[in-house]
Amino acid sequence: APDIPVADVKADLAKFQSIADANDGTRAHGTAGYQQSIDYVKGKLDAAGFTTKVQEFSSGGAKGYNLIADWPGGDESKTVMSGAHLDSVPAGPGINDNGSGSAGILEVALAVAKADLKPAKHLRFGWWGDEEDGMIGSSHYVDSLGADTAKLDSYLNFDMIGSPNPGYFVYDDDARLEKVFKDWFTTKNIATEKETEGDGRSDHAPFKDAGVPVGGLFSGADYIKTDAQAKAWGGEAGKAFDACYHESCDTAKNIDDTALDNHTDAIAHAVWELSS
Ligand code: DTR
Ligand code: CA
Ligand code: ZN
Ligand code: ZN
Ligand code: ZN
Repeated sequence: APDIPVADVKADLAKFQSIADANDGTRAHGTAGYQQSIDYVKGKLDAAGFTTKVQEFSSGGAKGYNLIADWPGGDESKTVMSGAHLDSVPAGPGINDNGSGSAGILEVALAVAKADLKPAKHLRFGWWGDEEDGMIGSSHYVDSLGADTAKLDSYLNFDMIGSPNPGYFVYDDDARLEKVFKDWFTTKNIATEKETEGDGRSDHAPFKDAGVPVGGLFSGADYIKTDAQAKAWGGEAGKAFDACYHESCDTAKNIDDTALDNHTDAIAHAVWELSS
């Protein structure tokens, strides 16, 4: 898989920040900031040759939107899907939670197009609406698939991958998917831990409940980094992985570039490997 330039991911985060700045400081479900985030991601994918679709749903009296992007080709009965929620909390711009995951998979998708990848399995990417109210958008999408969930070989979830005091947590829900990520981090001499904090709390949950193998990565939220973790990963023991989680300070400054870079490159590796 190609190395994803972290500068490209950071440019997307800067765009999400400017969208929030122009819209009352938020990109939450039901706001103009969310709509403009969808428009930005969709525009880049359309220009790169993806087949995109905006899926509407209702939540809390407002319209919500999922963005689904398919890379033409590959065996659709074995679809490898990557996803990230694009909405923030109302309190802030949501750059780490979850601009980071949204930008990470966007740049991996654009790298697929740049390489004109011809994978054996079909590639799909999803940006979810209204995760913050309880995985509303991703649940709507899974419901809309019905029996077609059987065509999903795997669903990879990326929700917070650039935490300023970062950790490296790998979803432990499916051994095959967990191994793909763990092996990549091992080649980079980066220790990883099993992700357990997020079980049932992000967009992989509806897919897992539907029997789809799920995996993913997480760099930490409001839990506190231990001495042992600081020894392994750097950063500050006794401090939260992301002290601005769900706060207005979750801005473009609330990102560790190395963590964002490592996670995005790990995503590229997994997408290339799992679709080959
Ligand atoms: N990002 C949080 C959900 C969340 C909290 N802990 C984890 C761990 C792994 C994945 C997701 C999460 C939110 O959107 O509220
Ligand atoms: Ca990189
Ligand atoms: Zn999140
Ligand atoms: Zn959140
Ligand atoms: Zn888990």
